[in-house]
Amino acid sequence: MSPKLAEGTNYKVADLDLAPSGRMKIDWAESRMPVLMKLREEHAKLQSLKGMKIAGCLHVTKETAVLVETLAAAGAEISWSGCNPLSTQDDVAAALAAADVSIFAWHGMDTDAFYWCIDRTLDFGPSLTLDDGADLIFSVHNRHPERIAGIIGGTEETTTGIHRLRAMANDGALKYPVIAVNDAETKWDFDNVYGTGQSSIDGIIRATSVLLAGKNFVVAGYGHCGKGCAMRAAGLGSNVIATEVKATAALKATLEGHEVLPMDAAARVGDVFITATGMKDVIVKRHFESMRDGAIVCNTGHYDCEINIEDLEALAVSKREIRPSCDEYTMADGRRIYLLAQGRLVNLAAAEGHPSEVMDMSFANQFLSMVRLAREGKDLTVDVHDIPESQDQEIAGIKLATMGLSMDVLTEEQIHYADDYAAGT
Ligand code: RBV
Repeated sequence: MSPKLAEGTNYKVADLDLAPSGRMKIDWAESRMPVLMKLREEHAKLQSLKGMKIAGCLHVTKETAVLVETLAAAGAEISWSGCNPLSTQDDVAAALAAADVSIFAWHGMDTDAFYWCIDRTLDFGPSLTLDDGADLIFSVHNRHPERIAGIIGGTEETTTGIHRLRAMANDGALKYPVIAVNDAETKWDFDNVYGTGQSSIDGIIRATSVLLAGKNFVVAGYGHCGKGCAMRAAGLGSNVIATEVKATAALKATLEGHEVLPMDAAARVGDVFITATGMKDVIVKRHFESMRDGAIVCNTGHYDCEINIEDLEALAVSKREIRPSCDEYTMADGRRIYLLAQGRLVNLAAAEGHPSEVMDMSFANQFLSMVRLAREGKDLTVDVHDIPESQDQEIAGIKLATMGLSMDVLTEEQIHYADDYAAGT
C-alpha cells in the first residue's frame, strides 16, 4: 500500500491536511439535508443508538459524512470504509478522521486494500452493518463468519446489493436480517432516478466537457437509474437510444419518446454510452469493434463489470489518460474510444455522487432502519425486509415541510368514500 497515506490507530486516509476542505463540504451538505438534520436533533436527545457498534461500507462522500455524524450523534460507535475504490472523497475522509471517526478509505485504492479496509471495520465487533453493494455483508459471511453471532442485522443501500441478498436469503445462506433501504419509495423513486440522472450526466461532463446536444446518447438498461439518465440527457438535447432485455422496460422507453435498439445496432451509431443494468458484459468486443471514432463509454451501475474492459484493452494498440477520469484507447484502425472512470460508477468516480437533496431521503431511510434494527432487530426473521410504508410517508412529509410545501387532507367523508364498495355511479 502507498506509504504516502496517513495512518492512525483508528484510521487510514490519504492526507489529514485535507480535513478543513472536507469539513466545509460536510457543512454544505448539512445545509441541504434537512430531514437527516432533524432526525439528528431528535435522536441525539433520545440516544436511540447508544451501545450500537455500526460498521459501514458506503461511498465516502460529504452526504455520507452527514449520515455518519448523525449515527454518531444518536450514540452509535462507528467504523467506516468506502464501497468503491474510486468513490472516496479524500478531504471528506480526512475530516471524519480528524473528528475521531474510525475510517479506512482513500481514493484510488486497489482491491486488496479495499478488502483490508472492510476487515478493519470489523475489528471492533459490530452489532449492525450498513452496506452499499453488500461487500461488507459478504465479507462477514464468507471471510469472517465468527462475527455473525454478534450482529443484530444490517441494511443495504442499492439495487444490485438487494438482488444478491434476496438470492442469498432464498438459498438460506443469509445469516442475519437485512433491511432493503433501496426498496423504500423515498429512496428508489428519487435517488435512483433524479440522483443518478443528474450525477451521471455531471460525471460525463466533468470527465469530457463534451456538448450533449445533438449526440446519440445510448442508455443500456431502462430501470430507474437508466430512466433518470435518459431523462436528463434528453433534456440537454441528446437523442436517447435505450437498450433493454425486458419487454416492459423497452416499451416504457419507447413511450417516453426514446428509440429502442439492440446494443449491436446502438453500438454503431452511439456517441455516448452509459450502462445502468446491474449485469455483466453489456458492452463487449464486437460492440467496441463497431463503434464510431470518438465514442465515449461509461458505467453508472454498482460494479465495474458492465463494460468488458479486458476486451477494450485487448483491441487497443495504445492507451493514454487524456483528461482526469478519461482514458483514450486507440484501435488498430485509428478509431479512438474513450472510457470514463475506468468503467466504475461515473457519477461517484468522476463527479461527487448524487446531490445532497436526494441523499437526504436515502440516508434518512438508512438512519431510521438502523434505529429500527437497534430496537427490534432481535425479533426480525433472517430475511430481507422492506421498509414500512409509514417510514416513507414520515420522510416525505418532513421533506415537503422543509421545502415549505403543504398538501391537502382528506375529510372524514372522503376517507369513508375510499373504502365504500356500495358507492357506484
Ligand atoms: N450514492 N451515494 C451518493 N452522494 O453519497 N451518491 C450515490 C452520495 C449511492 C446511491 O444511493 C446508490 O444507491 C449507490 O450510491 C450506488 O452505489
